[in-house]
Amino acid sequence: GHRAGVVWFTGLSGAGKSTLAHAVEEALHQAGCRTFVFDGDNVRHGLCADLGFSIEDRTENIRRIGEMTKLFTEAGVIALTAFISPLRGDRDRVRKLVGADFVEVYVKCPLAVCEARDVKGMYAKARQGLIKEFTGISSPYEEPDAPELVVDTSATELDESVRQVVELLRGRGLV
Ligand code: GGZ
Repeated sequence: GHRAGVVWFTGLSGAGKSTLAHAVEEALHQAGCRTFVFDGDNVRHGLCADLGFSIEDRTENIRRIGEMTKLFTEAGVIALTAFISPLRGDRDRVRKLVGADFVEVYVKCPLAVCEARDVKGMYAKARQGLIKEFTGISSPYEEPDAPELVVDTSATELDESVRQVVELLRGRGLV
């Protein structure tokens, strides 16, 4: 058996949040946990399709996702989220909403490394001014003050990062 909770991954575009969340999900399944991963692919096209990337819209995006994760915990599911969630205040509001079983994981990666990866070519477009308000370039990212875990994806293998997250969840009695 397992307890429900929220594992909130935050970090820059291209830092590896979604990759890590899905890999952790796989490990949790093997441990018998029920999980759900929220990321841009399944949220920004549906629940939050009306929102863009202004500060106000990001705040509303995170608010809605936070409310969804709370509902999932009430259904006995471990919710894993992979959103930039650039504002400390927005993340802290979700932490308060969810309560004790909220775990924040800072997926840390230097901007230069994210930009060099540029998987979707978005950083190049942001530098050219073709994408406005791009996080790290023309919109802020506020690092977490006191995340439960920091993983540096520029210096750590995926397997090792997964191990650290699962270890954290075991320590909290979630797994
Ligand atoms: C940041 C943007 C932007 C702007 C589109 N700024 O690498 P991706 O493509 O898949 O991840 C980014 C994703 C960020 O959406 P989130 O919902 O995680 O953002 S937030 O938590 O701030 O609400 C990127 C893409 O959307 N994208 N325009 N201007 N990322």
